[in-house]
Amino acid sequence: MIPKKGEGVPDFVLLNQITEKDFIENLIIRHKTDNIYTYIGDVVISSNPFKRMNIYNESDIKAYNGRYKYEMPPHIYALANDAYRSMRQNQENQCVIISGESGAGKTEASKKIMQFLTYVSATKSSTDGERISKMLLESNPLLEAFGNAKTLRNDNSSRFGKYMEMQFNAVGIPIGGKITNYLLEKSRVVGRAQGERCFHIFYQMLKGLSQAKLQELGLQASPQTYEYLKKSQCFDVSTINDQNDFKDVLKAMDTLGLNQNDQSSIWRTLGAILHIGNITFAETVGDKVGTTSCKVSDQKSLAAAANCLKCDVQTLSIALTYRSISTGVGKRASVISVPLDNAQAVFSRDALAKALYEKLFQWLVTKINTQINSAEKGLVIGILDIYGFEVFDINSFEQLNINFCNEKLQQLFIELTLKSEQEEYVREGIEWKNIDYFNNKPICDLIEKKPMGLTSLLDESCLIAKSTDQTFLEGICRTFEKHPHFQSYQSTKDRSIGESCFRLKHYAGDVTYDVRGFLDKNKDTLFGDLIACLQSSADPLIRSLVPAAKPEDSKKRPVTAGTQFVIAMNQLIQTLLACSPHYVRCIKSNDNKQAGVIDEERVRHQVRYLGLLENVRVRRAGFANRQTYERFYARYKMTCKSTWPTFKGTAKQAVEAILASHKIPKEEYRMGKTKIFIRNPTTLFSFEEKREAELPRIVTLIQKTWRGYG
Ligand code: AOV
Ligand code: MG
Repeated sequence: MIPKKGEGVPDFVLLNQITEKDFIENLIIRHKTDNIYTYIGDVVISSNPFKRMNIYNESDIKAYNGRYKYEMPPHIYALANDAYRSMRQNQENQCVIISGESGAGKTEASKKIMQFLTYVSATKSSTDGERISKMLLESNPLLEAFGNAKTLRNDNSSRFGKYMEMQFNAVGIPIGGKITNYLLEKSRVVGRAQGERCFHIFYQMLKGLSQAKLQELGLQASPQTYEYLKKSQCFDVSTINDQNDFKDVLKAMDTLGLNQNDQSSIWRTLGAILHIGNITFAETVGDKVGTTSCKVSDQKSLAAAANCLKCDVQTLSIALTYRSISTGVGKRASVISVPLDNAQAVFSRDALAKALYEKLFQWLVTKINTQINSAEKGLVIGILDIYGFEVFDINSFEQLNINFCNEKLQQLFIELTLKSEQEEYVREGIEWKNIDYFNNKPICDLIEKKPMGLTSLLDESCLIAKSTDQTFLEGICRTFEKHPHFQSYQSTKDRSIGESCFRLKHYAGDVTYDVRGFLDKNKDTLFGDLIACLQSSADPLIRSLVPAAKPEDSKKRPVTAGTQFVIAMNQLIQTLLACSPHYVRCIKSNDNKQAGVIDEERVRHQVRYLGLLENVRVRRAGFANRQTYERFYARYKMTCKSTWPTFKGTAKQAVEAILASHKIPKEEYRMGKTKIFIRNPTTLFSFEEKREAELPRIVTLIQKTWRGYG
């Protein structure tokens, strides 16, 4: 990892001065010279090149396999290799936390890490290990097809969070895996911003299924036929080949054990969603004064949807236009059927489409898990790839959750980088002075704290019958009037915050959220009539999407979507805390997805909010490299007369002798209890250089010795 001239420093701690200017200059030089990876100690900073890099070949994997980080130029493979080695050496679970805003390169990074791990573990593994590796890799195209979509920020944006745990046995052979998924942005099924797309799979399916299959499902190949797809006026994406991707999906389905019946049911469900979106309603005058009802006006789409769902047309029609309500108790209990008006019917139609898709996605994850899960827990390397921080013109409940998730991970990063660093110094008896960070905990608390956080207040509104999105907004504006991270029009008189909006000052920037739809999205109810309709399906997979409710469930208050997400995020943090962490921090080089362009202002903003400068300072105030005395001695003993070929004494004494012989100044290192701490990576490079200079002499010596034996 000896720095090359004109390519900047490979580790930001090597900068002469730690100023924002120097930091950004280095990042820009690195990016322009195609060095997309740079370290801050153990953390990998990755800047998105937006072009294919010739650094992910088999030969590159081999070059990094088994090597130490400082022996090679920075690379995501070096981090993957570190995780794999630490797991085996220390018999400890590892996790890789990848963060960065939307389009910064998290998903790509996660795939590179999986590619490295499956490759290096498969070379030593059994055929079973290879089979598992293949399944783990194939889960990517499958889940991306169903869980990713083109947004204005990223052509392949992850619309769900994913934590993939790769399981290995004690010697590092893959034995299985487990995927945990987080809140899918299901509202995308029925609508999205102009210029964005629905989930990839819809376009892939229409382009990829045979004519006969499309006909069977009553589908037209053109996505323009479908209201749900037509809405956002974006069908093709220049960087995406839907037809080819569909072939990959089919291959992945085969590898992951989804048989023809499963596949057929999946196309049925997706087909049904498209037809459902085309169903329109016409208002009819009610029997009683003041009531309105409606009926399906598009019988063809209704019939096509029912055909795909394998359920009765009439049942579906009634489920879409009426709602059963239980009245009375005991002997007086009865169920009445209340007609829905046009708007209500549209709402329940969309709720059905969203629920079908979300449940299908969950089914898919569960199915993959049953295929890859190992009964033996083994050792784990978890890779976290979530949806990045995002700001759109209109931000809703989904963005609030996504951005909250990013806040939680930033908090974890702050705690862990400081905590682990500090703990190690204390453990090894090294002196340590604290360095301040911007702490984003107040924003996390604002959202999740009970009983007065945003999520709790939203839940409360959902319980009160007469609450509306607007009364919820009024409530939070009162509660957080003085909160430094909360703003509303009332508190600021800032016209850029609309009447139905509030603004949060997130660590990564200000986001204005529009509360319209918050209550419904949080309640996330699917009317019983629609559930019953799906349960009457003749397709076993579709039936299984909506299992019958257990009697005890009816007594419990359903957990809202917002609260579920907060709980899931906190569970995730606990899981991550139980592992040794590795960090990748992705930087989006520009907003136009352009190769060879790095926008200084955009980069500055990210460097600031990611706290990268503080990260370097902590690292610099500390020590860039640490290793056990045994390892240091074994690697560099040939550079010192008194330790080569052998040394009588402890490894610690040997290391002292090596340092003394090279006259390394005292301030450059500290001797801990079990490890040597080296302040500056250049010191380590100098040892590497000396070692390399000695190697030919040693090789000759060994050859001579062998000849002597001969
Ligand atoms: P994200 O995961 O961070 O966004 P992606 O990993 O999907 O971002 O990256 C966005 C796009 O940037 C990719 O589709 C590639 O075109 C390009 N890209 C990223 N990393 C690399 C790389 N190492 N080499 C070449 N191209 C790259 V989001 O999921 O929207 O938060 O929610
Ligand atoms: Mg992604």
